[in-house]
Amino acid sequence: MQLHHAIAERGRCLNWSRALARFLGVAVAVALFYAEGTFAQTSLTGERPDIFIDTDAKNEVDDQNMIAYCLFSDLPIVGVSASHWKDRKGTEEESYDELVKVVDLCRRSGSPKDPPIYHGADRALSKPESGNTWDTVPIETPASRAMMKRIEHASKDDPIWLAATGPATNMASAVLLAAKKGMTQEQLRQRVKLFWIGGEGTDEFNWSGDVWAGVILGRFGLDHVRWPAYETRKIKADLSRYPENEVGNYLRGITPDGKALYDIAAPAAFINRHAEKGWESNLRHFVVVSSPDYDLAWREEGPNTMVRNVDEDAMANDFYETLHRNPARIKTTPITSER
Ligand SMILES: [Ca+2]
Repeated sequence: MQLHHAIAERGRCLNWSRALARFLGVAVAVALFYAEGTFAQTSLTGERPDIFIDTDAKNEVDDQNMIAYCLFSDLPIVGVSASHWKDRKGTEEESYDELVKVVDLCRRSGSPKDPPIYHGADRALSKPESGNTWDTVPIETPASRAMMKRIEHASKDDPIWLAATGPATNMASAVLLAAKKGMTQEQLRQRVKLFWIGGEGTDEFNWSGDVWAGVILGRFGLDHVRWPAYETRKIKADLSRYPENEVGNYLRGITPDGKALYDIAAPAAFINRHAEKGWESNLRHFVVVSSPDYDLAWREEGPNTMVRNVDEDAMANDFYETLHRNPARIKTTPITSER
């Protein structure tokens, strides 16, 4: 079944003065948010990133393209996991089977990467009665446990990036599991960073697949980078550019020409940051201000980053170059410039 990203009209049309007005109107919600802590600004660039990719792989063909991009890239992919998708119309099992298939096709086409593959959640998180982020009960799966182990073994100098191209259930569960094992917010902040192809409104496709997970991502107070679908949709497929190998033939067979390749923005974002490509611009720092009924507003400051413009042609070009075994080289020394 092919489903398509429903891009939030509210998110697209949001202007910051209106967001601020809404912010001022939800004093109770603000109190809830700040009761959970305010957060220092930290660098979003740095060392070579260890990346754990979570995907609703069978939802839409941009996920399979994204997986191939990861597998042929120079990025350190330490694990991949499967997710349900919107309102359980798509099952985790379907995503897992597709993930196994595409990783195998990449291997048979010459990818040297063989990341462990994990089953993830088959449902969304439930909002706790208290409405408090840290009261949320995580969904324990092989995926969330593996991510949690990565968090436990990470450090300030060697953090783990959790990156999701579907609902945020698995990575949110991993952060909650680590917290329940006694890790403090400061320890979490040093060890784990979050990347999400997610929107500005809860009716965006990935966000609507697990509304509460998307809300608490912004409340964790961790480095959190969000690329909304209305930007990443500009990256288009070109069927003439896939390689003549097993995975290239598979992707060419399932991908409509000109299809929006939303999710390849996940590896592209890391390549951009660690190969100094300059593909993203107009970055906004924001915090999520959320009332208990999910009415959301955005305020333009905080530890989270929303990317509001991308160089779609450069990203598509790097994607196809990478599939042709010419990946951008990832730097192993820190990039010191602030964005
Ligand atoms: Ca996806």
